[in-house]
Amino acid sequence: MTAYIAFGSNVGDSAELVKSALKELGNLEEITVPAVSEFIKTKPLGEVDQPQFLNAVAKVETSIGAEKLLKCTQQIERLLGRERHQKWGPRTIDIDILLYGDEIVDTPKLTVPHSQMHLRSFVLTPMCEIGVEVVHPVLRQPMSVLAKRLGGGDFYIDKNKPQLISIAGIIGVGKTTLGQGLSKALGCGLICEAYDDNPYMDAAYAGKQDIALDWQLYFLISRLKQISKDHLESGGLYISDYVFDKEQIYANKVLTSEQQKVYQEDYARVEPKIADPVLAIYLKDTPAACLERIKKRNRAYEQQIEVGQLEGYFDDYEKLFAKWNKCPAITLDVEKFNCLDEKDVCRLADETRSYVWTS
Ligand code: A4P
Ligand code: MG
Repeated sequence: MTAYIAFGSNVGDSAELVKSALKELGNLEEITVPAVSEFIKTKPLGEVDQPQFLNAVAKVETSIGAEKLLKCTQQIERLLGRERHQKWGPRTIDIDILLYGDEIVDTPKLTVPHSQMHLRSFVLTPMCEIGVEVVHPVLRQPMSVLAKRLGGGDFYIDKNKPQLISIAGIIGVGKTTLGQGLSKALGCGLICEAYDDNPYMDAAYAGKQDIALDWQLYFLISRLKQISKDHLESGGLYISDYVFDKEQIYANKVLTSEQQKVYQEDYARVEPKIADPVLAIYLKDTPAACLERIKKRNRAYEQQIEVGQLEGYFDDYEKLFAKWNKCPAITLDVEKFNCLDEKDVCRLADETRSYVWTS
């Protein structure tokens, strides 16, 4: 069986400790270690104030079962002076089993795949070095995809936050359709962008520059009513068919520099009150295909939209998600994902359960 094992250390001579752990592992009769990643320095994840970590991942070939492998790794932890005082506290060496073939184990002593691996770049970055194509047996995605979702960040599931899943993407891509399907599959509420209530919609789309500020401020206040930290319960599961960060994309496009001055002052007051999503879903399709959908749904004010405008928004969303690091972000290409196909949506719902807290 091929297994992958993670090492972390932030007390003592961490490089020596990881090397010793690898040597001890390789010395066991039933285990060989054909590949080891680089050792990387990482910022500690968790609230505890502690030194930076050294992390690495090794591939092992073994004839022993997963439970016995855990006994071996725990024995090596003890040998190298590991003491358990504080959850997520400093440690000489922590050895976690990430994967054991494609087995799924869920016993009181052992959870494989490791329950947090898909949330941690300090695991997935070294994992990608030695097993980039290995598929996570629960999420059914290769390590390269899981790593990309994190944008280099490390995350943990915090049930004290509102569990807000925000769907992002340009006009006409299918955010609301996906939101409806996903909220049904997950059994939670859907928060829809209040464009129908916005009294400035027709005039703004008709190009009346003098009302552009009112138009954008109306949206800003509506976000506050919908997704502020005061309005969402901690632990409650919600889906929004927009991501708050789009406000800046639109403001930059539609406001004059004079209007921007007023807008940005209000934005700065609103932004800290908004709940960050715990998971973003970035839905992508070509601007031309989105324009087709816009024509079909035939909302009067949208009919003047041109493909060039959509291309501009598309580029802005691409830039936003190229540097996104607020939370994990799942990117979906509409070419390979059909928002109207229940199977696709249910599979996505299953995946999202690994990124959010559900009671
Ligand atoms: N256990 C269940 N599944 C597994 C598994 N797949 N591999 C059980 C290993 N052990 C598993 O582990 C607690 C119990 O988990 C064990 O008794 C075992 O039966 P532990 O090592 O005694 O306790 P711990 O260290 O508090 O928990 P854990 O889960 O190992 O800690 P984490 O979650 O790994 O977090 N930041 C950076 N940058 N790098 C790090 O390496 N590590 C942690 C520790 C926090 N922050 C970090 C790092
Ligand atoms: Mg451990």
